Amino acid sequence: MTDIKAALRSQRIETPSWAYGNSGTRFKVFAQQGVPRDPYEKLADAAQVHAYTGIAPTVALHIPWDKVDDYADLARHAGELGVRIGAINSNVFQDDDYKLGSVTHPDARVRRKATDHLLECVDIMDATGSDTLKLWFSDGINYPGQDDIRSRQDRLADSLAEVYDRLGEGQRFLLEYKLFEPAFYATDVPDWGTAYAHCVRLGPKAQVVVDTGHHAPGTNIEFIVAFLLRDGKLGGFDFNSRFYADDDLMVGAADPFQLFRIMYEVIRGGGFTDEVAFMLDQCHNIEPKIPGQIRSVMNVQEATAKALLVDRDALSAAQNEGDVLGANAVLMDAYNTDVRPLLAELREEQGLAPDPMAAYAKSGYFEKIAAERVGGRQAGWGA
Ligand code: PSV
Ligand code: MN
Ligand code: MN
Repeated sequence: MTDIKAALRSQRIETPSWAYGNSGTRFKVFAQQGVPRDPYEKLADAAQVHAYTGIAPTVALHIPWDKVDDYADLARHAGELGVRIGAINSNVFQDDDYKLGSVTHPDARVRRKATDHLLECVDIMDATGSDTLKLWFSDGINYPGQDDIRSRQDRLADSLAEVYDRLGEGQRFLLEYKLFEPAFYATDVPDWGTAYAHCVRLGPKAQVVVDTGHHAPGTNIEFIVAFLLRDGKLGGFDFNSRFYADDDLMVGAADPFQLFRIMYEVIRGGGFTDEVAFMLDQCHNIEPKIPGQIRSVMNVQEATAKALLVDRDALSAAQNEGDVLGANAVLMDAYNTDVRPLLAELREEQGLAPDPMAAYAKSGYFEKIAAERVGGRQAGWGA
């Protein structure tokens, strides 16, 4: 139990700046009270999540949603709040220029613009001390014949190589894949295999990020995790949960068992380290945002605790004996353990409240921001 607690104390989960702003579906964005008006206030909200969970010390930025004049100053502000800047997320999907793609666009001018944005994101990493660039491309085509699939791969490879060469010491990029949306016929980075192949060709500073909402239904995500980790190519996660497509709901809400299975493969594969970034990529469209993030961090923590509880010796023994039911029982015993008392105890040992949700609700922070912040911004598109 001492080892499990030590491992849990070392856990780090990154929250995304865009989770704190107003969000919705393409049908409606529901405004909430007290949402941040600028990136500085987003960091203040993220600092609350860290204050009550103790394991969310970094915040991902999305550029240009979090554009500021002085990124070093933003990083300083984060430090004063007790958090740090995490991954820098690029955005080559919201300009009119990107209608037919960004780095894979048939027009060299658009490709240049997109790559320049990615390079600018590396400048922002330098200014903020971030070590991770996250690349997601909405690039793809809607109709057979619309563009040449293979040429688009060549253009993608050229841009990635340029960005890779710009990375400094201790910096890396994570390439994110997504099956479909916004493109509906052929996405240029649709799956982990495509992302992996590009990253392998580039070298050790290029790794794959697994967004748990970006697969076909029924995909065995923990298999992908095991495979990438074995090859040193798992750079991190964008955690969220989904019932249908890229729903961006709270991680662990739709399928806590899947989250447990993923965390088990992470631990088994030696990925429970700072080398793998455990990030949330979610929107809280109808629930309050800070508590939504606190709940999500707790859900990851619970899945991790259960995965740490797996008796690996007993599991190996059963596996080696071909004891199908015995092996499965070892895993299920861990999953079916109620780890909430253990986590409450751990928090108290660290000087935190045992129930982060209740402690935040009692703190008065929401009432304060609701009164102070008038005209909060929409996450992303309104930024
Ligand atoms: C795309 O669906 C994605 O998962 C990427 O990570 C984006 O950067 C993020 O969502 C925010 O829209
Ligand atoms: Mn994502
Ligand atoms: Mn997504």
